[in-house]
Amino acid sequence: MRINLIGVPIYYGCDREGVQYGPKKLRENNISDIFREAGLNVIDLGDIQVDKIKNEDRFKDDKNIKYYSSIYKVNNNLAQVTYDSVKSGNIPIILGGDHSIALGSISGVSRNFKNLGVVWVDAHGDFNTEEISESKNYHGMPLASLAGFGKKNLVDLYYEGKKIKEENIFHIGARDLNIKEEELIRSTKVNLYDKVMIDNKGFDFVLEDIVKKCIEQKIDAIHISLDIDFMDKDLVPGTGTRVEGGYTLEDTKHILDRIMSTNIVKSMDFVEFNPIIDEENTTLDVCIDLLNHIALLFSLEKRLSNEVQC
Ligand code: EXY
Ligand code: MN
Ligand code: MN
Ligand code: MN
Repeated sequence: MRINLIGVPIYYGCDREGVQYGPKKLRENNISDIFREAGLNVIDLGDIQVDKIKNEDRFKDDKNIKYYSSIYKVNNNLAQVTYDSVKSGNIPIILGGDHSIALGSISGVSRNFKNLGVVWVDAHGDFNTEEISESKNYHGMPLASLAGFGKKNLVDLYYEGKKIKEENIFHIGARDLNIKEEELIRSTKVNLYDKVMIDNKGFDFVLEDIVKKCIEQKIDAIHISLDIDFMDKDLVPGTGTRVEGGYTLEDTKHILDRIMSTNIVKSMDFVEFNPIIDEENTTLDVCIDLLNHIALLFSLEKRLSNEVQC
């Protein structure tokens, strides 16, 4: 098992600059060594190429078409790179960049498995379509596109048709849904574990429900899409769409521990880290702590699978 790091320095899915510096900041803080020191082989595949578009060009035409075409191209390329990574038995960890990149990463990974499950950890639904979105920001849309809703050529990105079955989507942490977005997501079979449910029933209830369903539905691989704004805005000020009432670092590790204990987590997104609006590197420290934990979990999985093999 080998970790592939893939940087996607893009911010065109959101309405503020900064997340495009996420991959660089994490590399400057030795993200490769974090995984290596956990005993894992690591190949950093570098960054997906992102066209430079001047901000003033963004709204020259309606619905920021210029940004859209770059998001489409970047995600199409990302899909091929993540597919190649999982096909060769590696574990791609995709570093954002805004959350629109999950469209490409999950499109690529889904091509390699028969019944992929997605655990989406996020304060937001990311289940808008261009039609119902209030902001028209594409980082608020990727999960809807992956489930087959919205702009046809986003749904058909990389290969035709939806990438993930609704019942194979497990969304944890929503606490800021738009009205039409919530209507849409609740009209589907998506498993939505929002703040109300978590605060009433607790994480263990949520996590056991997810693991039970993964087994019942014979899910053969899980992709975790981790948006750091899941955590509380005071803990991670360095993210573009902060929402209060968020969760702790321990809560996030708790989720990762249980989902990765299934031993079928084969890929992961780590998105929405904005180093230029971080305060005293608070968010950077949390990200590094979390990435150390993720590395530990993958190395545990490696040791377990080796034990099973021998
Ligand atoms: N739902 C809002 C919108 O669509 O604009 C906010 C989306 C924020 C998306 C961030 C990545 O999670
Ligand atoms: Mn998100
Ligand atoms: Mn979010
Ligand atoms: Mn527990």
